Amino acid sequence: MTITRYVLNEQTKHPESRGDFTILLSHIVLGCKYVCSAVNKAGLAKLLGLAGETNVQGEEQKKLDVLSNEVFVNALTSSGRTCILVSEEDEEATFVEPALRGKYCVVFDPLDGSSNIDCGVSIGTIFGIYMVKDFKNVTLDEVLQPGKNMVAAGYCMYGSSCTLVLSAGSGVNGFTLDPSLGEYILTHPDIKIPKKGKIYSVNEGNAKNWDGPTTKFVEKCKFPTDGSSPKSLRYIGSMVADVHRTLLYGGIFMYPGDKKSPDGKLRVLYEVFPMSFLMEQAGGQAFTGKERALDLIPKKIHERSPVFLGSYDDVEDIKALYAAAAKDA
Ligand code: P6P
Repeated sequence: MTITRYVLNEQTKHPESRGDFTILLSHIVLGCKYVCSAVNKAGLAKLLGLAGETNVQGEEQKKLDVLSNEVFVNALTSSGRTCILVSEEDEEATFVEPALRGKYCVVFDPLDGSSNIDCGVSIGTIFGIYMVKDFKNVTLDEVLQPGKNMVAAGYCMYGSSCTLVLSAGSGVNGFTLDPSLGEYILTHPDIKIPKKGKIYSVNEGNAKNWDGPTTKFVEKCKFPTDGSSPKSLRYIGSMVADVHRTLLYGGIFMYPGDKKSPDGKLRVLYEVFPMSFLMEQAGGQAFTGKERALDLIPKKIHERSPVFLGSYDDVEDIKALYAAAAKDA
């Protein structure tokens, strides 16, 4: 079962669909294949390091994230199915020229975790898709929507294999690129995250700035008082890799707000929302410290938010600690 056949099967469930989503997705898949190839040969093709260096042919090197951004902007624009693009790499949103406009808005981080490229840690592309509401009068409001309005979300992880994880609102499926075929094959059908996990994932280096509930939660992970075993700490520092492990093995991934950065580090539109969408579709949940992550309404396209996502029961535990703190406040 290739991703193309899978999406076409899904399309038959929506007779009214004209195949626009299928075409859009095929362009996202093309972008992922291109970036996967570029990441895999980065070391050999000297794509690593800063932009501005020149390669043996004297061509200016593009940093992988700059290259990835160009690939996705070109692929999404040329699909003829998008009208607004928001990229982590671009300060402003891209409004597609009217002649090429379609009914979808795509928010994406073309190469998240790119600071890890030089040491070979898994990195990835993260994307979320909104359906435009007012096609005749397209404004930025189309992407300043709560994550629950997304029609699809996913990520592609470039690691030991190239794995694309996707949800269009009816469950989560994982596809692995078969380089010999150049096709993504369904390898993880109907992913469900374990209800409770044995792993917590957070940058403990920020512990001195954490608030009470996060501090208490991590304390309980390390020194459980209910007789259960301590959780293991796993933190890769590349969101796609940490979230992929959480999705498959269970547990909780956290990037809390703290005294130094009250909104945390991760961006709402193209990191928090897509990963929260996937977690809910897989039976988990995602929380900001104040509310359900997908209920958040962003005011700016590069806005940040704290996020706690993963196994349903583990997120419930930290929600209880924040609720207790709010009551005592
Ligand atoms: P820290 C990578 O730079 C990234 O944006 C995410 O992929 C990752 O989860 C986070 O930052 C890691 O941040 O502060 O722990 O190094």
